[in-house]
Amino acid sequence: GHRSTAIWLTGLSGAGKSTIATALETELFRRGIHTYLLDGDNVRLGLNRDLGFSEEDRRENIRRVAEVSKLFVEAGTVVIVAFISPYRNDRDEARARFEEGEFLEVFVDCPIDVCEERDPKGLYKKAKAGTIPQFTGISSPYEPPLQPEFHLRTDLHSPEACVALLVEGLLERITP
Ligand code: GGZ
Repeated sequence: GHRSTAIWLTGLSGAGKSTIATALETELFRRGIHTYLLDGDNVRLGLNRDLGFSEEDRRENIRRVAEVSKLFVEAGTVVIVAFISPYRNDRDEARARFEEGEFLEVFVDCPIDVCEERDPKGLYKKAKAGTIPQFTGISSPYEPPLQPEFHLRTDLHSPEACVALLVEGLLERITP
């Protein structure tokens, strides 16, 4: 058996949250650890389909995601959470819902110019042209974590290297 925890990834669009979250799931599965991934793809299309990208809606998005994450941890599942979650205060409030050590904040850090170069979905281009309003890092704020449990620089290190770091740190914390 193992203890459960929330692994909370925060970072800009294009920083690599989804890539890291998916690879982390695979690595934990290989080690017999059951996980569930919460991200925009499964939450914003369902539970949070009523929410957009205003400050108010993002805050409500994160509040609900924190509550759902808490339910998964109570159920004994390691939950991997991958949202921009741009506001420090909202992440701190999410953390406050958990017991000590049950919430691991992961700063998926990549300079914005590198995210803009990657631009896999062409969103930065649209944001800069003004087609997407309130785009994080362009026309909406991102507040980086001050003391995350993990700080990954995805412009300097491969996804594999970042995930290896997370797996090691996580196993240390959740296995007896
Ligand atoms: C930021 C936006 C926006 C705006 C649509 N700003 O890179 P993606 O496409 O696949 O991931 C982004 C996703 C961000 O949703 P989150 O739920 O993670 O955001 S938050 O935590 O702030 O609530 C991006 C897409 O949605 N997207 N419009 N204006 N990202």
